[in-house]
Amino acid sequence: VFITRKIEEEVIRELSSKFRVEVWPYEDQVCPREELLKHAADSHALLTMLSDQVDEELFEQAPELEIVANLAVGYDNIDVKSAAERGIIISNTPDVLTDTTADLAFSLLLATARRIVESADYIKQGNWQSWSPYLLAGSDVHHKTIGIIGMGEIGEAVAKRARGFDMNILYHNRSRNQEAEDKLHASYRTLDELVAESDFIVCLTPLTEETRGMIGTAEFSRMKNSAYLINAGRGPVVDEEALIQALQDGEIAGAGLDVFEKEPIDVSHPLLSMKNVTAVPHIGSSSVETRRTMMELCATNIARVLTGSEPVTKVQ
Ligand code: 8YV
Repeated sequence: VFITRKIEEEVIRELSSKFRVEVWPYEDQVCPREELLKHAADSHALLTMLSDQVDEELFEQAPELEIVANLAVGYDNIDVKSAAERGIIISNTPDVLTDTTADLAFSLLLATARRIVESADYIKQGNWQSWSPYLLAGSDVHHKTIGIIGMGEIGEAVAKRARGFDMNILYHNRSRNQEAEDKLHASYRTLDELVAESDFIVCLTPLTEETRGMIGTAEFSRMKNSAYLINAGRGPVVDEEALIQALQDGEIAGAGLDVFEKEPIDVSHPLLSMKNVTAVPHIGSSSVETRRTMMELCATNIARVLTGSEPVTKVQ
């Protein structure tokens, strides 16, 4: 088993009690491509991160590979089709990160609307000289309309949180989600309708060829000038050039972003210098509890596959 990042000691120990385990020993450094390929060559299992490209080239050099357990619910870093052709199992970590990711998406929404980061900077920099009625005035969240793009499990969890804020809930999805309509009172809209009617547009769709660039110039031009875009799904779903333009032209009021077209984003990127942008470094599922549970789930999937059982959470 090769693990492409230093993860929880106990999870490594547990796997090591059954298999020969090697670990790329850094928590904050991507395992270089050559290392990954070298280890893949004699591995039966890989425990990978989103930052690892798992593709045809890798599979070709890994004749014994049986499973790739990705530490994420998303798997756009993996060539799933090519894995299927070779009978390699791909597993992910759905369910266990749903609430944590929804908490972060909703935090971004609140922080952006109420200008929390800007206000925190303001006070820390000693700018608070006097009280004024419009000091750092933001936008209300309660009773507003939220439009959720991607009504899967995380979308539903965001909708639950929105209900606590008495929000009107709209959603757009590949297919209708009857449960969200019945239980969460979410109303289906086409993408055009959703972007035009929402005060907060929350993007949670996975990255596929269909969703790449789904929110672009045309969508921004339909949004209210007072609208906020929140992206906690995948960066390339939003056309970043179009987003920058929309923010500069006042076509929308602000954005809360956990994900970016290119990660890590360059510090000189224009989005990072905009006051009305709240940006965080892809921490959607990053709570101590959830990350540990995700790691355990990856280890369980690996152990099951290597001992001839089905993984608990299989992509295909
Ligand atoms: C990842 C994510 O866990 O699960 C996903 O798809 O985007 C995050 O929760 C994180 O990027 C580490 O791989």
